[in-house]
Amino acid sequence: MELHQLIGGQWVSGRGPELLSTNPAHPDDVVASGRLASGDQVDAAVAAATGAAAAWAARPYHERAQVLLGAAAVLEREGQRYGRELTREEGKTLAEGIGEVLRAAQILRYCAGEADREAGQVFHSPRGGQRILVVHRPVGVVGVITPFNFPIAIPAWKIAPALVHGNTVVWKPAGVVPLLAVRLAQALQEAGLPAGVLNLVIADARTGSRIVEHPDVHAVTFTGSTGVGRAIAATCAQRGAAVQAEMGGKNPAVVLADADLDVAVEQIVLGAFRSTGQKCTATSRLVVQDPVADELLDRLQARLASLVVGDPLDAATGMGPLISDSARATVEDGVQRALHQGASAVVPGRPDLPGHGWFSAPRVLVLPSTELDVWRTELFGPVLSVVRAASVQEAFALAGEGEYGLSAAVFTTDLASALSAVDTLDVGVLHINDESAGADPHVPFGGGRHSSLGPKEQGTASRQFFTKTTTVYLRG
Ligand code: UN1
Repeated sequence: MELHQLIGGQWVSGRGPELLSTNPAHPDDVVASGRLASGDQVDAAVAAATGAAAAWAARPYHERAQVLLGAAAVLEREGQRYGRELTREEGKTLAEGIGEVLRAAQILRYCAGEADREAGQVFHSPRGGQRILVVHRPVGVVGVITPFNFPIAIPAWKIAPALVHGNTVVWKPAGVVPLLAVRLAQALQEAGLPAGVLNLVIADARTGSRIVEHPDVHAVTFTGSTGVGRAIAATCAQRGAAVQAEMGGKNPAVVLADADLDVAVEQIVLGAFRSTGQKCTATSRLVVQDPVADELLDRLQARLASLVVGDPLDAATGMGPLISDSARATVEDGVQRALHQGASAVVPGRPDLPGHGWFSAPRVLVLPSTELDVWRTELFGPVLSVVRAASVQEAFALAGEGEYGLSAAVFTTDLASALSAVDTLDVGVLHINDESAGADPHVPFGGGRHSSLGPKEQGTASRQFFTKTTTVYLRG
C-alpha cells in the first residue's frame, strides 16, 4: 500500500526520505511504502492543528464524542483486516493483533463517555451567596508520539482523550508501523473528524522532534524509551509545554511460597512472552521464594518447550518475531552478556527458529546475583531473569531493585502478603495473581521513578493532562 501523510484534512505524499514498512517475520515482504514527512510538512501539520483548534474546541462534548463512536464502529467493522495488517507489520500474534484493534475501539468508546461524565467541580465559598467552580478547558495543540509495540491501542489512548477534550493533534507514530497509523486516522476521518483536527506525520526522529520544539504545540504525550522521554521532557520544560511520558520498565513477578503455581506459570508466560516481551509492562524479572523455586522453574521449562515460535499469522504460533534486526541484536547481546557474567539458561535458545525474520527464542536465565546487568537493563524482548528469595520481605526487596517503577505481579494466596505488596512495592500498576502487563481503559495507567513522567494516562485521570482548569469565583 502507498503511504501518505494527513495534513489539514488532505492525504499528501511525504517530501522526506523513502519509507518502507516490512514484515518482521519475512523481511522481504513489503507491507507499505511511501516517503517520510519533511520538516516543512511537520510545520504545516502544526499550522493546520492550530487553525482547526478554536472551532473544534467550540463543538459540544457530545458532538466530539460522536466522532469517536463512529471511529470505534469502523475499527470493529474492520477488526479482522486491520488485525492481520497489524500482525504483518508489527509481528505480534494474530489473536493479539485483532485483539489490539478491538481494544482501540473499546478505548475510543470509553473516551466518548467523557461527554456523559461530570464536567468539573463546584465548591462552597466562604463568602455568602457565592460558589467556586473548577472548569476544564482544552489545552490547545497536542503533540502525540507513539511507539511500535502497540501500533493502534497506544495511539488511541492518547488521541481519543485529546480529541474528546477539545484539543487538536499532530501525531508522529513509530516509523516501523505506519500502516496502522493510517488506519486509525482513516477511521476518524470516515467518522467525520473535521480537517486539521488530527494530523498524521510519519517522520524520522530528527524531523519529528520539531513537534516537541514547536512553540505552537502546547503539550506533548510520548510513549517510548526512558532516554528519549527524558529528552522530550527537558525540551518541553524549557519552553513551558506540558509533558506526559510513559517509558521503560523492568517489571518483576514475585512468586511466594503459598502461590497457586498453575496460575503463576500461566500468567508469567503471558506477561513475559506475549508480544515477544515487547511491552513496557512485560514481566522481565522473576523473584521466587525458595520452597517453590525448583518446581516453578521445571514447570516454566515444560510450558515454554511447547510454545511455538514462528510466523505470527499462523494460528498455532504462540510467539512471533522481534520488531527488527537491531532489536534482535540488543536482546541477543544482553543474553550473551548475562551468560558471560554467570547466568545459567534454564530455558536456552531454540534450534527450530525460522531461518528468516527477526526471531529470538524465549529465554529464562537464573542469575547468581542481582549484580548482573540483565537484572536492571530493559532488553525489550523474550528474556526472563530469575533470582531466589528466602523470605517474603526479601522477595519484595529484590523486586523493588532497579530504577523503574511501572508494574509488578505478585502471586500469593495469602491476603496479608498481597496487602503487604500493595504497601511495599513502589509501582504504578500492581497485579495480584495476574500478569504484569495489561491496562484497562477506565483506570489510571502509568508508573513512577524512571518509568513515567507527568500525569497518568487512561481513565478519568487522563483529564489532568488533556485539559487545563480554570478556577472560577462566581459571585452572582
Ligand atoms: C499493556 O500492558 O497492555 O508501551 C499496555 C507499553 C505500555 C502499554 C502497555 N505503554 O508497552
